[in-house]
Amino acid sequence: MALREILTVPNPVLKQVSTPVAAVDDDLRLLMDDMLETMYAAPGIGLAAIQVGVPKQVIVMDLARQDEPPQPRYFVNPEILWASEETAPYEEGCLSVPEVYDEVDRPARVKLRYLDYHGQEVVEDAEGLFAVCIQHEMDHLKGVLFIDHLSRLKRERAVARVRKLARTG
Ligand code: K1U
Ligand code: ZN
Repeated sequence: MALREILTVPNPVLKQVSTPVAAVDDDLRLLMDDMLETMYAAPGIGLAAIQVGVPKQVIVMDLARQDEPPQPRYFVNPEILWASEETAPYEEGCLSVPEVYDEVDRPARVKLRYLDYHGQEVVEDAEGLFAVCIQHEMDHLKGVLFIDHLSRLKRERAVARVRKLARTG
């Protein structure tokens, strides 16, 4: 396994639309292993492949609390089959927009279909942080960042802050 570099705004690669994966094979599992290690090291609770420069529809996630054993999860070619009309706000962050947090409203519950680490199809309901995180990560697959849900002023301030952070460390 290897750590990969996490791209940050305003890198244009983050705006790319990711393409579906043809097969869940050993090469893809290697990518997912690297992504999980990179996410744990950051640290974060989710990561989309485009954040490490790979435009494939792949997401990793672990929502276990610190006092729980790790619960790594893998989502290949995820689709939202249904989303609730009810929305819920959550203060989101993003490893590609470091040190910026702001509230985003998203559907409170979604039904998902995806392929798991072994290529098995899974249909699952998500709510709470799982619903927030999977929608945030699926936005990455469309080239959308959580700051794209904010006002233009907030978005421009966020990008300026990350640029400054990159300069000053
Ligand atoms: O960059 C990403 O997509 C990962 C992002 C996921 C996410 C967080 C919150 C709401 C929606 C999506 C993060 O992991 S940001 C870091 C973070 O939330 C965290 C880091 C350490 C411990 C607990 C949380
Ligand atoms: Zn993100």
